This record gives sequence, structure tokens and C-alpha cells, in this order.
Amino acid sequence: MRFFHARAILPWALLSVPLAACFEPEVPASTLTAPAGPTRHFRIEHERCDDSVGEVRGVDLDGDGTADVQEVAKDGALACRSSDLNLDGRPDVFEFFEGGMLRRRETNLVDAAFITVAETFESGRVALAEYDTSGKRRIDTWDHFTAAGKLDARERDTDGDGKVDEWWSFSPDGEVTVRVDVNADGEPDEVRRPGMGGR
Ligand SMILES: [Ca+2]
Ligand SMILES: [Ca+2]
Ligand SMILES: [Ca+2]
Ligand SMILES: [Ca+2]
Repeated sequence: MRFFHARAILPWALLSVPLAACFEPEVPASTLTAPAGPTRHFRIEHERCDDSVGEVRGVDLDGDGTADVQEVAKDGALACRSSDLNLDGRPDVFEFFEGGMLRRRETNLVDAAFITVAETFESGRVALAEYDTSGKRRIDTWDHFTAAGKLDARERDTDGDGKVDEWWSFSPDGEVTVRVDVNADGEPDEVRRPGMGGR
């Protein structure tokens, strides 16, 4: 299995707040309940984008005779598109459309064998981004965005046990607060803030 450094695969949204940020312990907040939310999916499911969906049209970008972009139309409308951005013969990005708007984007930033980022769009803006930052083919990070497309919450399963153990929040002025479950009971126990010091 191929391993890689998490930060090498993360797009701008994650890099803007480094996951590897060191923490400075803070005085625990008065309320430390885990936020309610939908059940997390730990598998990135790849949606099909081929002739099972509709009519396929290929575009050969580099003129080598092999299509690098494939667009699939259903009922006359673009349903999805797969693109081989690095021209290695395998698609790296799959985009899915509904009513002419981007609905979902799957990106593989490392290895075409599996998807590492899946983004869900609402009204054309990203609403949820799910990441496999460990390369273990399971989602370990969920980013939630406001209707304006701003990152406002992040959840992480840092130890891969299938339970969220970090809840990040982002204030409008850029302050980041991380509630951490240190005893693996599914509830946050500490509040930390990313800082320059050691953990
Ligand atoms: Ca080509
Ligand atoms: Ca490729
Ligand atoms: Ca966990
Ligand atoms: Ca706990």
C-alpha cells in the first residue's frame, strides 16, 4: 500500500488551517458536548461516470489519440465529467452535475486507484468536503461550509477508530477552536487552540 504525507494531498481549504498544527492546551470551555449532526460516512463512495450513466463524449487534450476528458450526457444535459489532469491515462477528477450545477466532485490528488476528496455542492457552492488524509481509503476529516462557501466547522477522526475525536470551529475573525476527545468516549474533554508551541 502506498502511503503519503497528509499535507501533500490536501487542497487549499485544508491547507489554510494546517491539520498538523500544534496545540496549546486551553482552559476547558464550560460546555463540551459533541455537536449533533448527521451520521458520518467513513467510506468515500465513487459515483459512476461512464456509459452506464448516459452518452459518452471524449476530448483528447494532448492529441495522443486517448481521451483525457470524458463528458457523459443524459437526456441532453451534462451529467458528469471525468478529467485526467496529469495526462497519465487515468482520471483524477470526477464532477457530477444536476440542473446544470455542480453537485459533487471527487478528486484524487495522489493515486488514481482511489478517491481522496469528495465535495458536495449546494446551489453551486461547496457545502461539505470529505477527506481521506491518511491514504487508508476511509474518510477521516469532514469540512462543513456556510452557505457563502466559508469553512466553519471541521470534524476529524485522528486515530482511525471510526469515531470523530476532534471538532474544529472557526470564528469569523479567524480564530480556531478545537474540542478534543482524549479518552475515546465520543465526547470532547478538552479545548485547544492551534498555536506555535508544542502539543
Ligand atoms: Ca490524450
Ligand atoms: Ca491522471
Ligand atoms: Ca477517533
Ligand atoms: Ca471524551
